[in-house]
Amino acid sequence: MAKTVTEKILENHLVEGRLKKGEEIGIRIDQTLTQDATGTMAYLEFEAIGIPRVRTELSVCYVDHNLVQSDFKNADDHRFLQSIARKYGLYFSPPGNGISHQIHLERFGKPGRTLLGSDSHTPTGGGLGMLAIGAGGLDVAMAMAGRPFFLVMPKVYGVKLTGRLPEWVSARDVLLELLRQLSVKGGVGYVMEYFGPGVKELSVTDRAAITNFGAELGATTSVFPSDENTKKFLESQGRGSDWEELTADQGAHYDEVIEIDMSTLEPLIACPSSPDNVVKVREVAGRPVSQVLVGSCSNSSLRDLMLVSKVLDGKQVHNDVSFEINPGSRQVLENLTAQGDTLSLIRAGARIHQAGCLGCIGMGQAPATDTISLRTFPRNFPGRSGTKDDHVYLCSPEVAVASALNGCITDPRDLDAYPDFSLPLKYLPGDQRIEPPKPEGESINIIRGPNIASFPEFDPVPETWEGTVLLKTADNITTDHIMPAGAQILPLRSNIPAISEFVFNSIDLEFVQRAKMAGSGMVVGGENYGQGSSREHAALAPRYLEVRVKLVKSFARIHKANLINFGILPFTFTSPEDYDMIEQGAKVVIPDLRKGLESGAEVFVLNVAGNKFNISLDVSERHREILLAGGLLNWAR
Ligand code: MIC
Ligand code: SF4
Repeated sequence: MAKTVTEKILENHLVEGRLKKGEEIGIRIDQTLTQDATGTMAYLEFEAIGIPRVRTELSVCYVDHNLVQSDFKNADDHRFLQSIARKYGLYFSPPGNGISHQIHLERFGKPGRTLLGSDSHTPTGGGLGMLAIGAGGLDVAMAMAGRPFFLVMPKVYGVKLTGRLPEWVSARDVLLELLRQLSVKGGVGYVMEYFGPGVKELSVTDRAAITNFGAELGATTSVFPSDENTKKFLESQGRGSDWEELTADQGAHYDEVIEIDMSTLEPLIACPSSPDNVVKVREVAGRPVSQVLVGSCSNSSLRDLMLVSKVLDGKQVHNDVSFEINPGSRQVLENLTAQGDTLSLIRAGARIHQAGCLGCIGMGQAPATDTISLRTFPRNFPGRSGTKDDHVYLCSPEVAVASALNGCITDPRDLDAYPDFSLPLKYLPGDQRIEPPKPEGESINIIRGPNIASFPEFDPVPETWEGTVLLKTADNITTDHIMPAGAQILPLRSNIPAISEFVFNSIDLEFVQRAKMAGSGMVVGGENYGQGSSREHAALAPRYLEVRVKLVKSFARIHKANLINFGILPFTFTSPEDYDMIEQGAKVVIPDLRKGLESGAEVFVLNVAGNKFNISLDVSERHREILLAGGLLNWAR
């Protein structure tokens, strides 16, 4: 039977279940990556599993998020992570080296392999023809221990690319167009697989910009075939031998197909405050901007910074704009500099930062009150920038640089001629600081600073659950709402008691107090609950506050998996209208919860102050056991 790229990789890695859409499967994971903000917890969990060394082909521990060292906490975490990498046989990429996804693409990714990363933008690796999936830290810890990764066998959404991108329109616009058409939940349950004659028009860095930003569609992951362009990229990275060809068979079946004729696209932009709030740039052109940021894991490759540098050559950015560059990696910065392209950025007035996530996760770079910030980042959820009521727009590097020059949102097609440039045939590797795994048997001490608290213990599910509705939320709640990040909170990622004080902080300052008073609690939500990041802290910290049940219209994939991992019951409304029947503050009971879980019940009764209605639990047999045990670690033990 003719197969898609997705099916080929899944088939090669299947260890449990069968490849039937909608059923749970277990796959072997070849490579893992962690970043520091999710990594500290992932390694505490890995330690709790009790394996002497990672059991993957390759695992990398990156430090890229927590780079603002305003006290000891981040630096302590960095040292902890380095000692963990040394002890357990991982590569270690220290702060300043760059963002996990960009470096992984450059130095480690391989076509046809599986990659599991504790970050939702792990699908960046799909640009190389990998099946690269974002997950919670505990799932990554399990994969490092050699256990399979479990997921619902996804459907495949074929994205047929035709035509060729016009000048001033780039890969980012392809995904903005998909977000415009499909929305932030359009990809839920799917792998987005790219095919068609337009694929060969895109370089690996273009493709990676697409698969990275594809996380915002809610998709399980996104993948491109591995072809001659992939080979060329790997050769330019000195890794030609890592190449293998991988394409879909003639006649392969896609569950859905959407066609994008790239030659008809024009510059697009996502308006505040959701990545799918997309319009044509010319519809919002002329709005004054105070800040323009180029970088993040999404559009920070050498291609993007070269384009910006060439456009700025001999020019100055507008005096009212803070124009900032966050390079994706040391490699990008090194090559840019070797070619002489850093100079025009400096002369144009750019503020060049170290390679890392920085303002993308609110670690600095917060915009001024009531002003527009234009970013090439993947996310503009409300308040994520660190400024309350922010106005963050997402766009391509082309739109960013044009707007920085003019001081207002600008369609780059209004600039002079498109600059002529080409990517190097051989990149300088820029990986001299990446520490390879230490040989087995060396005695290494784990360095634990005072910020690292031990992992909390959780009890199993009670016979009958009683609690209070602590909060009722709307559709599209992000994990940034549930467990905010930013310069104040992110440094607490390795300390659950401390970070739990900030749960739902951005939407309800009294939530934590109420949760503590209530004993046991439930949170009610709408569609696509928990979209966005993979941070398991959005499950772990509420669980620490005794939130035991979530009842929503639908869940985002990674968040649902994280809830199960930490023993929070992920219920959905059997009839979505019942959402209106339940109010914040109500006392609620789920009778015979334990019995229902044990017997495989899919529908439970919820008692709300005398009224009863049905709620549904769509989980696998394995999930039921995990929930009964109170979480994955309890279950694994
Ligand atoms: C993000 O972009 O939201 C993050 C910060 O990279 C998260 C991970 C985290 O919260 O640590 C993600 O995308 O998973
Ligand atoms: Fe870092 Fe932003 Fe990418 Fe998340 S989306 S990995 S915070 S650069």
